[in-house]
Amino acid sequence: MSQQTTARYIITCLALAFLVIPTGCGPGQSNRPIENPDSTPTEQAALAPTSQTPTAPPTEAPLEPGLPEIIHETMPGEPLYTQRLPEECNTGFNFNRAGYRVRPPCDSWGINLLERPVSRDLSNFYHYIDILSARVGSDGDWFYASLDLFGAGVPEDDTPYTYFFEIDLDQNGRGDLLIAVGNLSLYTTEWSVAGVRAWQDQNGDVGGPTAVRPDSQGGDGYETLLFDQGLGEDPDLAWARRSPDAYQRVEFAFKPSLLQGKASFLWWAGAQLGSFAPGAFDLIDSTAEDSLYTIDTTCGWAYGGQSGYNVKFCYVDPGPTKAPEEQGCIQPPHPDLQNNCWWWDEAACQWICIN
Ligand SMILES: [Ca+2]
Ligand SMILES: [Ca+2]
Ligand SMILES: [Ca+2]
Ligand SMILES: [Ca+2]
Repeated sequence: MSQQTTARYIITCLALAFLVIPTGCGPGQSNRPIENPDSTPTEQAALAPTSQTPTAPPTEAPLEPGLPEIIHETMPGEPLYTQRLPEECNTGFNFNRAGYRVRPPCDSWGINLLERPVSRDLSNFYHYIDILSARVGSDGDWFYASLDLFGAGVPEDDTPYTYFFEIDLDQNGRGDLLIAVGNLSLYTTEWSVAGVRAWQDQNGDVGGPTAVRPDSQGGDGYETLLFDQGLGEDPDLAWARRSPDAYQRVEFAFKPSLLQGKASFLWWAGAQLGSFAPGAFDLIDSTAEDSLYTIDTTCGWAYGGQSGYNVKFCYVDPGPTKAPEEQGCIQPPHPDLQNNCWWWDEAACQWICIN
């Protein structure tokens, strides 16, 4: 770390300590659970376009020595969000309760809905991959997508971690595009292409023989890398950052050109600790149910108009500008439509399987 960077780091830590914002500053940097800070701006504020001072698009360092530096022509502004998923399962809230297990309806392997921000032996909870909600919107020039995590943090060791969005252009439950950011620093609050990549599934085998459902065989997943940290046809295609207002909010921006002329799509989000394998999607097709852990994924929702229905959809309509529920019961997706053992217990706010 250079002297200048160190000074900036210390100043940032002191400033954040003064503001009593949980941070990963200092020794013993957390991957322990931290309180979920309510530093989220109001929905109203988040939805309002913010005037911004024009800044020159940045130039970013080359990926590797010898490669050209990345010269940008445009860059995203303040995100505009118009859709928010109903509240995701909060494992950070449930983890310390007696008898915690990974189970439906939060975790429904049969419909590609994973709520596993925990180690395989359930002994560790990773707050920085526990998704609590996700949003999407567009200002016409850019699409924006964000996910809110239980807490801000990064692994204590060099274990890689990834935040991602999948986009299903024809809404058939099979993702067609994958946008991901790897190892996003805790202090990256300026838009950057570092660690950002976008892939496409050109041969349509994401999802395997049966879309959304687990199959024991997959294909080559997202096999085509379209954008690699500024390399590709458009050096400005996709960006990521942490929200300057809340470090546990990871934000993406991408150009409408990524959507290949489509104005509507189905989308969902994910967070994974450990190696990330675009070629292995859908992960429920390529991985055994009892070995895929340290991952959280959301249900899906349609942007710009729904075409057809599939079980990937969230059970609750988020509505175009619906404010998040405070404490009420939000019914998650049906755990398994093929199994009629499930019934909804309104009082307990959970799906129950009676055999
Ligand atoms: Ca979650
Ligand atoms: Ca598709
Ligand atoms: Ca499948
Ligand atoms: Ca493929």
